Amino acid sequence: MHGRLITVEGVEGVGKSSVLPVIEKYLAAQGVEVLLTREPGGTELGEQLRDVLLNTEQHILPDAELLLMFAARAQHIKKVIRPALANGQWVLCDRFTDSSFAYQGGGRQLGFQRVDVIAKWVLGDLEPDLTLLLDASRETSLERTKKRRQLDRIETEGDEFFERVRTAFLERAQLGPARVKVIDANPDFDTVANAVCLQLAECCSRWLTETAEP
Ligand code: Z5A
Repeated sequence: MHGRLITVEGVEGVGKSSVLPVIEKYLAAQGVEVLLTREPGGTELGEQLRDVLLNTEQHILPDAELLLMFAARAQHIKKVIRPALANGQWVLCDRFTDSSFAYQGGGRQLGFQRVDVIAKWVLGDLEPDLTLLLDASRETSLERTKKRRQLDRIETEGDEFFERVRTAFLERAQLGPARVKVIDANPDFDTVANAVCLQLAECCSRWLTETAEP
């Protein structure tokens, strides 16, 4: 039996980290323990690359940023994600390849085509089974990030960058509506958490039945 890959995406501060425990809890109640991981990161090398990508004071060129994201991802897929899926485990990943399409393809204006070339190389036939895209207005996500610590290198970008990122995420959803489910993340937390659980119920019930079958 093959596991499932669920990814959570969206612009910074939209509430991804906050809904991860909700997803874990929902699936645990259905008898599924998930492996929680994140990108960039998820392996020792990936976490080191994350540090470079987010915390360096150097200017990283868009192409270099894209390649570093995929270097971390290549390691993550080979060392963590594929082995877990092959073992029948469900993987819950905080950001994945759609973030590269949105941030590097959209935000950095490298375009989807260039990201797609490297995505095909690194992912092969791997694709998330379900992607929950949390979508909120720039005002909402900005308001939420204000509550936080220091901003990382990418978070210091301006409104136009984040509008391009958001638009690119929504384009990804339009290109793959069966996989990418858009959740309105503007309302209060309980409302968003309920919408996430409804989406999980709709998408995962068939997989859960398959998992339960002898
Ligand atoms: N990146 C990239 O460029 N290319 C790639 O391929 C990949 C990533 C994989 C790291 O991501 C950066 O890497 C990211 C994209 C780039 N940079 N940016 N910008 P990250 O996931 O580690 O960082 P992040 O997106 O900034 O995530 P975050 O800071 O953890 O935000 P979040 O998880 O979406 O939000 P949150 O922490 O759950 O919530 C923020 C606050 O709002 C918090 O106080 C919550 O309590 C509150 N909150 C959450 N939901 C609600 C609702 N519904 N109502 C009210 N308040 C709420």
